[in-house]
Amino acid sequence: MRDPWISLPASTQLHRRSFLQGAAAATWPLLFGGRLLGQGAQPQPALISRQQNPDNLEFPFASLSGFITPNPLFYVRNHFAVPQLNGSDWRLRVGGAVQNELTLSLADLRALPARTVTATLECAGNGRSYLRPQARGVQWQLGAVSNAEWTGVPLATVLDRAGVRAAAVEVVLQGADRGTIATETELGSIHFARSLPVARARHEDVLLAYRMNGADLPTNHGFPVRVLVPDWYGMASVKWLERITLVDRPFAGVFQTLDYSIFERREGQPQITPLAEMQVKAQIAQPVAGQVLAANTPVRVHGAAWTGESHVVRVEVNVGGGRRWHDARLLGQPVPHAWRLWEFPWRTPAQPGRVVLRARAVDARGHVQPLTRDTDRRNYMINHVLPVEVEVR
Ligand SMILES: Nc1nc2c(c(=O)[nH]1)N[C@H]1C(S)=C(S)[C@@H](COP(=O)(O)O)O[C@H]1N2
Ligand SMILES: [Mo]
Repeated sequence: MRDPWISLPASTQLHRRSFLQGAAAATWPLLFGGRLLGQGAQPQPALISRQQNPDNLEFPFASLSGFITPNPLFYVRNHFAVPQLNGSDWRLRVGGAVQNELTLSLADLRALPARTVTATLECAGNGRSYLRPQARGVQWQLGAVSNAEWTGVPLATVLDRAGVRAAAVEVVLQGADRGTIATETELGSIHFARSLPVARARHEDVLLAYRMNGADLPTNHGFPVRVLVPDWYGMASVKWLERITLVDRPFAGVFQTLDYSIFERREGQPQITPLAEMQVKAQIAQPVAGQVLAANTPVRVHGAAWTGESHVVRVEVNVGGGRRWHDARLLGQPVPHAWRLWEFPWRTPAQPGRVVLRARAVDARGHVQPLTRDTDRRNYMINHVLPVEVEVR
């Protein structure tokens, strides 16, 4: 039997198409759990399946109601079958350009001083289903993003124990999961792996995490130990970590060249560059696309906004494509590495018709969320403003 928190896609997808067919009023409550809800029933949010074998599941973003995403609703991005690891047999091997090779058990890691960090993870493909023409990869809507509190040992502590040699430039992080991937031909079995520059790996908030929201790391999120790289897209946070290798030249693995890379133009030439930092972005949780709203009625427009190595200082909302952008209210206090919830009290127009809502975020460095898509980003790093069209009746 499937996990009751997981609902299947057929009944849960809310497409623009269904709105245009006028079916939106009937479909939108299905975002919550894929069940038809009786009047007044409490919606039960559930993960939305975007792919099976391996499971790729999105957080039902429309259900956003708190700062922390509960573990059973945190999005899941898997490239291969989930490895079933046993906490007592698990070992982490540290090697390459180090003074001392290490083999650490889970008990060894737990005995080291721990640190807790709240961090938002966003998959670099989040929002991909809205790209036109359609782009290759998992067709995520808004929910390949979630926020949790992570506890573990700073990666720097383990690197110091191993003694990083001066020649080392990057840290390669390898997961226990493996499989074949389709390129022009089929590439034989490979592990999921990503690298970090040594300086980035040494940031005190980069963790070897073994707890998530106060519980042991769930299997889908990397049990027993995953890397947490705050402020970077999710692919950097390697799950089911089993090997750390210091290398003396930049790593050009599959998941930072063929996949999870974009084009950056240097001297006019597009060059393949590994994805790194998350880009400034606001998303609207409510209302949802296609929702039918009563005319001349107060509506709470709300959502979340996040960025990379900075923090969100402003979220603005645009109604109906007009020139004005209205300041939304940022909720709570800023938390480093974490999204910020926001809301905007709106009154629907007296006139019935379709209205497009847009939200955009600005961070402390002055990075403004773009209104249009940059195709150099291939099928990743999708942070341009996504319009949400509602119907006022
Ligand atoms: N070992 C391993 N680590 C991995 C992945 C994976 O497939 N295997 N997926 C990556 C990607 S692309 C993302 S977005 C995040 C998702 O983390 P989550 O499943 O805990 O949300 O894990 C990253 N770490
Ligand atoms: Mo991802």
